[in-house]
Amino acid sequence: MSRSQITRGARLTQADIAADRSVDARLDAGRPANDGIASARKGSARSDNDQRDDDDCPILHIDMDAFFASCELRSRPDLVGKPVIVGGDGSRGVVTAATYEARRFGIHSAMPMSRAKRLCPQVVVLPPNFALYSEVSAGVMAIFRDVTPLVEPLSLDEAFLDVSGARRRLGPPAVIAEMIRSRVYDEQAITCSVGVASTKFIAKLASTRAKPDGLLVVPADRVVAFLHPLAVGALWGVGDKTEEALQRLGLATVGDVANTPVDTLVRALGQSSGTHLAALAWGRDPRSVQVPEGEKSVGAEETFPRDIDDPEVIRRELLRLSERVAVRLRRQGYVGRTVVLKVRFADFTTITRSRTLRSATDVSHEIYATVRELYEALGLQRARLRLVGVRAEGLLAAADAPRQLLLDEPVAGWREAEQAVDRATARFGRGSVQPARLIDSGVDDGFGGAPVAPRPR
Ligand code: TTP
Ligand code: MG
Ligand code: MG
Repeated sequence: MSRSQITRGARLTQADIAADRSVDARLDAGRPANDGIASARKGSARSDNDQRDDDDCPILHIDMDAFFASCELRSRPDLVGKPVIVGGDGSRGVVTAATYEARRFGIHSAMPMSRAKRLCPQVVVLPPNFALYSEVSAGVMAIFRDVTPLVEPLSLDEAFLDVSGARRRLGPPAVIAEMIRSRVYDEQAITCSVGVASTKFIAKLASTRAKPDGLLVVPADRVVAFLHPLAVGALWGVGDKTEEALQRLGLATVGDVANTPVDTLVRALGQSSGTHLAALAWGRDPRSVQVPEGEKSVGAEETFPRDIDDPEVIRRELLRLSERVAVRLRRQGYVGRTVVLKVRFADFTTITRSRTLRSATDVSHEIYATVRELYEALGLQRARLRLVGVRAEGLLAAADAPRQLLLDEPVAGWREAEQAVDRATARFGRGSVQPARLIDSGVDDGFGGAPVAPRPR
């Protein structure tokens, strides 16, 4: 079966996901038979009592397939399905990325290019274009952050997500994972693989197993069955030296390590490595998804089609962006303590101004009031602006924020009103209810006279 057939045949449509259809079939298709997981899922209790076996699996590990090469194939459809390498083509060049078709010839990352060409003389070699990969990466990460602010990027093409807070809005983790796979494919035209598990360690192993273009859920009660047959190299932190030490003890699989007394492991590897491996071998991994410092925020920004100097248009844009930020905060179950205004001038100089609120908010009215004060304080007169942005930082889970703070003056009533708008929007679509100021006023807003509000995000 060619890769494109796998891609097409495997992916669920949005309608399937919405109706939660055929996820189980897809999960089984995404993994090799005989690994102890597929049969476990078929026998799951879901149809009996509506329990899902991904209920205890809020951690997703997502990794793009053959990332650099897949980015290149977007503009080279003639090469889809062929062995393709991205890398330096000089005498000392090495393979940076290889399509799965190239991998069938034994080609892999870090291999000298000369050897790759010997293995597959017809292989097509493309030079790297890092600007392109950064751009696709930003698009993919934006999809992740649309699902949850709890995103821990590991490299350009992969991240951990904790989707605990997104379940009420988007459904069980496996459905969220399929939705992300569809969005990455629809919006960025590349495929990715997702592991869904109760810990980061297992989620990462699961995404690797699901590759390419697959999804694998490892329910908590299947972790040991999934993990123990794997070679010891699967354990995080096991490099060549540790592997040799384990081999000297006669330990080849993760199960062998799990069934060795911790004292023995500690004697061979030292206190910290010994106890660490003993825990991992039973699938115990306490690490939570870590959002990089400064990235835990929800923001929206807009580059004007041409530079704008009319304060009235800018205020209107700030109101709209405040709305967008508030809606995303509420959808994701967060409130923000700090409101940030970003302004980029026509000459690309960019400044930000921020204010920390007395109480955290997810109310657009309050975000706008703050951002508007920050904007007026700049005293810009008629400076020409290229972009404005609004961001909420210092996020707290709304459920953890003291309730009376949310109802604190002058917000009382606004939150409920905006929640009603959320419900109307969910039913009737975006733009069905909006502040009167966002309805086209005939002011030139730089968007060619089109009404401002109904533009899709
Ligand atoms: P990976 O995710 O490791 O690999 P991949 O996306 O090419 O393939 P897979 O389907 O197995 O995930 O790395 C992501 C990109 O990072 C890869 O496309 C090229 C780049 N990269 C390097 O620059 N140097 C390296 O040594 C490796 C492994 C990858
Ligand atoms: Mg990858
Ligand atoms: Mg990667």
